[in-house]
Formats: sequence, C-alpha cells, structure tokens
Amino acid sequence: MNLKDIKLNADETKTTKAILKASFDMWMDIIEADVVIVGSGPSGLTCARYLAKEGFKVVVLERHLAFGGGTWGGGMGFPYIAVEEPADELLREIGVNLIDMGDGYYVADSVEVPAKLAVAAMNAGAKILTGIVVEDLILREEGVAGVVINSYAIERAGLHIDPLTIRSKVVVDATGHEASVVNTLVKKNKLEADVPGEKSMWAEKGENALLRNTREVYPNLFVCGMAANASHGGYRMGAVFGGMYLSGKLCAELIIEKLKRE
Ligand code: 48F
Repeated sequence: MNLKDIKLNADETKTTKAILKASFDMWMDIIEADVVIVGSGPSGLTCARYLAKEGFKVVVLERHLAFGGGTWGGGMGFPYIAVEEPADELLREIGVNLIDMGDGYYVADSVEVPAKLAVAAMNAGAKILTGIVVEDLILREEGVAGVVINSYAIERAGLHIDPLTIRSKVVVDATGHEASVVNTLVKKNKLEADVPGEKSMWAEKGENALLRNTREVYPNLFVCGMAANASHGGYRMGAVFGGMYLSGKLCAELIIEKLKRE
C-alpha cells in the first residue's frame, strides 16, 4: 500500500470522547488497589513488577511526566549506571544489555534501564500514572489505608484545588532521597518517630543497609530504595544501583507475604 494514498479518520470530538471515556474507566478501576507505590524510580518499578507478576493490583504514582526517577542521567551525566553482582540478574531478567567491567561489576545504558524496567512492570500488569503527586495518606485504625493525590500541574501552579484519593491495602514509599511519604506521615500526625535523612556517601555500607532498611515502617506503609536509607539514616551510594533493584524485589516479597497472610 502506498502510504501517500491512506486517508486518516481523525475527528476532534472522537479524540476527546475516546480519551475521556478511557480515562474515566481507568480511574474507576484503580481507585481501589492492592498496592500503591509512590515513585517510579528503579526501586519502585522493580517492586511493581514483582507484585504485579503475583497478580496484585498495583498502581505506581509518579509526580513527573517521565518515569524512571534518578536513573536517566547516569553518573554526572555520563550515560551509564553501574550494577554489582548478584543484582545484575534482575536486569538480565528483563533483557537489559550489560557490559562486563570485571570484578563483579557491570554497567548498563542509563536510558535503556528505566525504559525496560517500566515496560516490564507494565507487561506484568502494573499501572504507571505520571503527573500525579501523592500529597498525603489516608489513615484508619489499622494504619495506612491509601493515598491522597493531586495533579502535579495543580500543585506546581499553587492552585487551591482539593485532592482525590486511591484506597489500597498497602502503600510503598519509593520516593528516593526525600522519603516524602514517610516525612509527611510523621510531620502531619506528630508521630514520635525520627526521620534522620540519608548520610554522606559510603557505597558499600549504603548498599547493604538498603536491604536491612527495606521494611514496613508503619502499619501498611513500606519503604524501599533510597527512601529506606533516608528513613533510617543510611549512607548514600551514588550511581551504583544493585541495592535499588534488590530493595524493590525484597519489598515486593515482604508485601506478598503480608497480603497472603491476611
Ligand atoms: O529517586 P528515585 O530514583 O528513587 P529510588 O528508586 O532510586 C534512587 C536512585 O535513583 C539514586 C540513587 C542510586 O544510588 O541514590 O538516587 O530510591 O525515584 C523517586 C521518584 O519518586 C518521585 C520522584 O519524582 C522520583 O521520580 N516522587 C517523589 N516524591 C513523590 C514522587 C510524591 N510525593 N508523589 C509522587 N512521586
């Protein structure tokens, strides 16, 4: 077929109706989820993939228009990220090309990695929504019961427009260095907890602490990735990402165990 002979059937009203109807159906479906993951960085996307693979209804909320968090720019703008054994296996599973740098170290393209992490999470069944900011949590007697959300554009414009909500059995703070969900919970509810923030760089200690710090920090609220270290005063590690992927996977395993128990 000659592409120049094709007649495209575009119409403004059809476009508008199609988008509105699909959005409405999608929102009606996700306003009650099993797990809401706040933040679409490497830990959040990995956590989403493993949870969705088990059949849980998973929604990832990202305030920026692009998923991927702090991965895109590699190290100081050089477009590779490092990953150390045994975490390289988690990238191999989703078809990321790794360059062997010897001594148990690999690098991967810093654009390829977030793209493949997001595709893998979506293919497993997770829904990723961008441009949505989590500004608060829903609380009940039993603990956290969902998130309070708004359009990031509305927040950025400083408009006084009330938020909406998504109910969920579990919420994951995967917001990176800010640990913004944990901080909001502690500050708003005047909890006695200390959220020390991250320490300076010490890659080995930071990476290993990440796994110990990946846990349920308040009933139904889990932390993974850099948010886990920021919540517990762990060291930062720079552009080595093995701990992020393993923390996301561990977080998914802890949640699966909890949800299957209940
Ligand atoms: O920072 P980020 O990539 O988190 P991560 O998975 O990975 C950390 C590494 O990228 C890197 C590192 C490796 O050595 O230290 O920094 O722990 O992704 C966090 C995402 O959460 C979003 C934010 O825009 C980013 O994309 N985010 C933060 N707060 C909110 C949020 C919020 N309140 N609502 C929605 N998204």
